[in-house]
Amino acid sequence: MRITVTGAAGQIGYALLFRIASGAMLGPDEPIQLRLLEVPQAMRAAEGIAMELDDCAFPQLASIDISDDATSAFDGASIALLVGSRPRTAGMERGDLLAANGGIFGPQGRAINDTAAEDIRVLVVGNPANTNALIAASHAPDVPASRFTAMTRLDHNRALSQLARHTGAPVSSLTRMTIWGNHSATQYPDLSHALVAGDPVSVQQDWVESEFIPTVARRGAAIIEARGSSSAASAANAAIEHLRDWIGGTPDGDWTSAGIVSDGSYGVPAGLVSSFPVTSSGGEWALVPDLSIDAFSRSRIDASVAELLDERNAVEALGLL
Ligand code: NAX
Repeated sequence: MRITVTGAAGQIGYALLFRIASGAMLGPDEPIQLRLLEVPQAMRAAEGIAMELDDCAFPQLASIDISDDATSAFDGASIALLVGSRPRTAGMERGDLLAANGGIFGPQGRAINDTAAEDIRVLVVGNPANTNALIAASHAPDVPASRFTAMTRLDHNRALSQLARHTGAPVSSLTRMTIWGNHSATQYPDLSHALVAGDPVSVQQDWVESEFIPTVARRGAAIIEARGSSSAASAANAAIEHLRDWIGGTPDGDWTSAGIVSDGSYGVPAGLVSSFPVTSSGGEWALVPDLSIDAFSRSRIDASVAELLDERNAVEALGLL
């Protein structure tokens, strides 16, 4: 299985590559060919990571190639983890951020279209993840749009962890958590269908609104404040779990969250890459259908979807789609 990781020399890359190579994503029996894509100035650092990967002598790791050229990096890839992106720097306008990322994810989408394997599956981690996935997908007309996804699994896991902490129930007893919308502060972590040991969650709405939702939505900022840099190991873990479940399937009776291309369900305009409750079987994500959406959930989903629409309009206006 050929796996391409962009932004390989970054901090998520450093936490991700060793776990992929150890078999945490695809199991212990799948030989892995790693392709690392970096910008030219980070090639040396990527070489250092490749040396460390060598030094682990992972039995599954068949080869490592490093490139600063997207066309060769995605050649024959069955999995692409698009981690490298242009971060927002002080004083940067949103339009500049979207344009800079369009310059990365457009060409990468095109390279995936032209060179990746037929079974390519793409996870976009680099922010703004949902809209970067939309841009990449729009440049890959020959790849089914369902193969492009954006990562909201970290938000999902953060929500599980906060609920476990509040209720005292172990994470292993929690199911049917949902993240809706954008991977941003407008995301909606939804407890209305979640179960604790098979029973509906019983918590105060006040806690949901004033503690749970803001804590999950702002967890990334809290990590930066405490650690001095953004989430890396937890983001890498979420990426591993997203791909593991996509390929291997979600457990019966449970679901997870992923940014997928909307088919218009739940009032999310078709074509937007939005987080939904999803199951996977046979290597395909499927939306969890027919969930009841109460008025509070509706307003939260609509707010996040409005932000996704704004981002789509902005990148459309910039000619990036
Ligand atoms: P780093 O700045 O440590 O690493 C990014 C790496 O990407 C750098 O090595 C850089 O050289 C490389 N890069 C930049 N442009 C590239 C290109 N065109 N091709 C290949 N490589 C390129 O960032 P890191 O902490 O690893 O985070 C990476 C991205 O993940 C950021 O956009 C970050 O915002 C995003 N995150 C997304 C999360 C999610 O849940 N979806 C959570 C964690 C994280 O914040």
